[in-house]
Amino acid sequence: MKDQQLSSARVDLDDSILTTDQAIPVEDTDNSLRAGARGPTLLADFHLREKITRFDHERIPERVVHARGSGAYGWFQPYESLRRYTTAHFLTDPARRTPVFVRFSTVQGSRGSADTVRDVRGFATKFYTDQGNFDLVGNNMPVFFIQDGIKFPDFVHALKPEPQHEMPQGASAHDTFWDFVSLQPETMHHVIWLMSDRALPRSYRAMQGFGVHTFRLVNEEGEGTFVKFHWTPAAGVQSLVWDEAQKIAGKDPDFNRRDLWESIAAGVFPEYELGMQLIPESDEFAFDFDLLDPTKIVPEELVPVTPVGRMVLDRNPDNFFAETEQVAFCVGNIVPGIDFSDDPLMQARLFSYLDTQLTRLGGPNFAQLPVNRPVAPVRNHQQDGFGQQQIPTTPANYHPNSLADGCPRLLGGGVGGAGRGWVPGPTAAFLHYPERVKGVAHRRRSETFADHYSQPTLFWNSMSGWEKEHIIAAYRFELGKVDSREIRDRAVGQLAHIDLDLASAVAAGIGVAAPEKVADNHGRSSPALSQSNGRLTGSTGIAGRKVAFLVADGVEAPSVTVLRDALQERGVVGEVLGPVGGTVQCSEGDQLPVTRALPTVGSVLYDGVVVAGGSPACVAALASDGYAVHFVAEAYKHAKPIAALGSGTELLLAASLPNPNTAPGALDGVVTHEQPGPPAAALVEAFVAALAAHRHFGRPLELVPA
Ligand code: HDD
Repeated sequence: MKDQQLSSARVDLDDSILTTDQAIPVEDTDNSLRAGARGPTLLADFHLREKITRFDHERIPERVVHARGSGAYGWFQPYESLRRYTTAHFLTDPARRTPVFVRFSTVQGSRGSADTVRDVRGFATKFYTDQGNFDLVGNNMPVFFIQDGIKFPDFVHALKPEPQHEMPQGASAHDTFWDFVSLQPETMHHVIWLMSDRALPRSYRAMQGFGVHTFRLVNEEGEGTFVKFHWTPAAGVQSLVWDEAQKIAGKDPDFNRRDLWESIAAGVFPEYELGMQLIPESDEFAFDFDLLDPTKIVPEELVPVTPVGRMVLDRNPDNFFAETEQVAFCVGNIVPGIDFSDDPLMQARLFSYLDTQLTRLGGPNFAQLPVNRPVAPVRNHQQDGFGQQQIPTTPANYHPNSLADGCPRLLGGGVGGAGRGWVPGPTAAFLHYPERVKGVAHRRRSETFADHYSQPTLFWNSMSGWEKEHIIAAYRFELGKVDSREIRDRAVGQLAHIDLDLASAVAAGIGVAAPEKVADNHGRSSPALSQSNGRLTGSTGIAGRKVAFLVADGVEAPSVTVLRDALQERGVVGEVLGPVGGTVQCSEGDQLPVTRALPTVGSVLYDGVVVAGGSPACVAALASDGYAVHFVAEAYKHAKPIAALGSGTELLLAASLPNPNTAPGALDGVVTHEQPGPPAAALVEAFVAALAAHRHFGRPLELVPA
C-alpha cells in the first residue's frame, strides 16, 4: 500500500512544534510579515494567508434540521441471542459488545440555539457492527408529524423560523407552524406529544428513544418479523416544567449538553435498555391502524416491549466538530438481518439522508471520516471525489475483473448466490427481504391511514391530572403566540376532534369561542404512556442529579456535609451556594468553601434544594437575601424536593410556602428536621426518596405565585 510506504517515510520532529499545514515549522504566529515595523504586509507571508484561509472556511452548512446536538461514544450488548428473529450479529451474540456513537439533538433551532426549548429530541445511534454500520435514527417521541416524506419540506418550512425575519428561534410557538398543523390533521398525534412534558427532557440521560417506523427483522430462513425499536433510560424518564425550561434557556443554554458531558466525565454513564415490540408478519392487519403509518404507536397493552439489550455511553468525544458535527447518520445504513418496511415516510428518508450529507460534508467520501468509518473493512470500486482519504492501488477498479483476481468479490460467489434470491446462513451478504409487491402507480394515501384522532385521544386519556394541566398550558402558551385569530380558531377546532374538554380549556385561555362537540371521546387509554404511573422511574436511582445547599455565615457544617456525603455516595452532585463566592464562616469556627455565589445560579439548574441549619445570624442572612428566598419559592413552585434543617426551616416561612394546616399536600416532597445539628438518618432517607420521585405535583401549586 502506498500510504504505508509514505507513513514509513514520515519524519517525527519534536511534536510540540507549531507548523503550517505543509509541516513547515513556524517561527512567529503573532505578527504578519511586514516591510518595516510600520510598513505594508507582504503577500509572501504564506503562513498568514494559510491561517486566514483556513479560518475563513471553518464553517460547514449546519444540518437543515437537528442542527443543535451533542454526542457520546459507548457500546451495546444484547442480553441473549435474537437468532430466532434476525441474522444481525450485534443482536445474536450476547458476548459481543458493539461500539456505538449517539447524537442527541433538538429539531427546530440552529446550532447556537438553547437546549431546553419545547421541541422533539433526536436520538440517533450509529452501531459500528462487524457487518457494517447500522444507523437507528430516532426521536424521543414514538410518532412523527406526517405520513409521507413528500410533506417533509412543507412541514419543516412551517416549523422553522419564519422566512421574512427568521423568528422565532428554537420554538414552534408561531403562526406558520400552527397554520400548517391545523390544516394537516395527521400531525395531531405528534403535536399533542410535543405539547406534553416529553418535549422538555430534564436530561438526555432521562428520555426515551424510538425508531418510530415499523422495521423488519429477518432470520436465517428469510422469515420476517415486524419490529418497533424502543430505548428506555435506566435513569428513568424525567421532564422539566415549562417555566423552568424557559429560565434555563437564559441561565444555561447548554443545560442538556452540559449534563451529558459532565455525567460521562464523572463516571455516571447514561444507560438505555433496547426493547422491541415484535409482531409476526401474519398479524400485519390485526390492528385498527396501519403498521406502516408513522403517526401511530402500537400500544404496549397490545404488544408488550421485550427487553433485548443494553447501551451504555461511557466516553465523551475529543473534538466537537470532528466527531459530533461531522457524524453522518443515514437511515439507509442497515445490516443483514434488518430491513425496512414500506412506510412511505421511511422511503423518502432513505433518499434524504445520503443526499443531505453530500452538501453538508462536501462530497461523497464522508464515510471515510473517523467518526463515520465502519469497523468492518470496506472494499469496493468507488473512487475519487472531494476529500478522498485513501490511495487505492488496484489496477482493476471495476467488476467483473480478472486483473485483480476478481477482487473484491461478491459474498456467495456471484453465481447462484447474491442477486439470485435468498441465501440462508448467518454470514450471508445483505439481501433485501423478498417481499411480494403488486399495485397501481398512483399518488394516493391508503385509507388505512385516514384516522388522525383516535390515537391523540388515547394519549390524552392516558395522562394523569398534572400531565393534562401541563398539556393545556402548553397549547395555551403556543397558540397565545399565534397572531392570526383564524389559525387559533382552526387549531381549537382540531382539538375538539381529540377531546372536547381539552379544546374548551385551551379555547378559554386564548380568547376564542368554545368549540362545538364534533366527536365522542372513545374512552380508551394506554397506561404505559403516562410519565406518572411509576413504570418509567428507572433502575439506576438518583445518580447524576444536582442538589443545592443554601448557606451563609454561621452555618453548622454537619448540616451540609452529612447529607452531601450521603448524596454523593449515590452519585448526586451537591453544590454549596452562598450569598457571595469564596467561603462562609461555620459556627464551629472553620471555613466552608462555597461552590457558587447565589446570584450566578438559580433553582432551575438544580433537582433539589437543602437549606442548611445554623446560628440565628445565618438564617437571618438567608431570609433577608432575595436570591435565597426566591430560590426556595421557585424550587417549591417547580415541585422540586426541599429539605430544611434546624433553623433553616425559617427560610421556608420567609419564602411564603403554603400552610400545611390549611392546604393539603403542602408538604409533599418537603422534609424538615427542626433540631440543630446533623440530619438524622431518617431525614436523609426521606430526602433521597423525595429526589427519586423527581417532582411533587401533589402540592397546591395554584396557591404559589408564578
Ligand atoms: Fe430526519 C436529521 C430523526 C423524518 C430528513 N432526522 C435527523 C436527525 C434525527 C432525525 C434524529 C439528526 C441526526 C443527527 O444527529 O445527525 N427524521 C427523524 C425521525 C423521523 C425523521 C425520527 C421520522 C420518523 N427526516 C425525516 C424525513 C426526512 C428527514 C421524512 C426527509 C424526507 N433528517 C432529514 C435530513 C437530516 C435529518 C434533512 C438533516 C441532517 C441530516 O439529516 O443529517 O436528511
